[in-house]
Amino acid sequence: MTIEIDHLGLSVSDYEAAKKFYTAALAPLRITPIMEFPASVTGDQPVVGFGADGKPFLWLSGGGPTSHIHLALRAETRAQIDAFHAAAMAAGGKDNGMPGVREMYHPNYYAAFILDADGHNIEAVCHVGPQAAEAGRRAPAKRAAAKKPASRKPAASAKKPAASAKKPAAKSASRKPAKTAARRKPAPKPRKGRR
Ligand SMILES: N[C@@H](CCC(=O)N[C@@H](CS)C(=O)NCC(=O)O)C(=O)O
Repeated sequence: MTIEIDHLGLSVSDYEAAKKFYTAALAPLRITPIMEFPASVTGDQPVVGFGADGKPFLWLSGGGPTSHIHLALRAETRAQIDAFHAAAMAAGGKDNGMPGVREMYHPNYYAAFILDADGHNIEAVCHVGPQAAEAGRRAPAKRAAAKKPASRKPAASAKKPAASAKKPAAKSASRKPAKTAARRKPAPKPRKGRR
């Protein structure tokens, strides 16, 4: 049986600031704002849906904060984890765990943790080893070639998040966020009351 979470909503105390923070922090994971609806449409709080491939799965709304949540977002490469941590820190996040392997979960659990302005614990995690992840990052269109046992060097060490983080972060940051015009049906029903 496969169980998947379709989307998650998180209310925040400062909607505009949170939108800016999450836009910056999630860009390295290729997660961008996809839809946004003002209070005049929802009838309650403004909402913005972040996601990828046209599908929002993380909704931020005003009127919060939601009490503590821990959200882990999966990334394909370790470099993305480094870039996420650097971007989130640059956007005002608080470090809650530097990029690195957490063997307590499993040997290739490479993650970084950030606290947002409301104290939510936002994690980016990559579950594949350094060679596989690095191969995917360097040659996404030629995965077959990456399978050669080859003389590939391991991915950049977790000890150097800043150096390896800068390149992809800057690249991603230069990508324009998707337009916020609705490309699908509005997802969540407007909430009536605050928590
Ligand atoms: N500072 C720790 C953070 C570890 C962490 O937050 N782990 C998650 C599970 S993957 C957790 O315990 N979350 C619970 C919570 O944030 O409430 C680290 O760098 O490893």
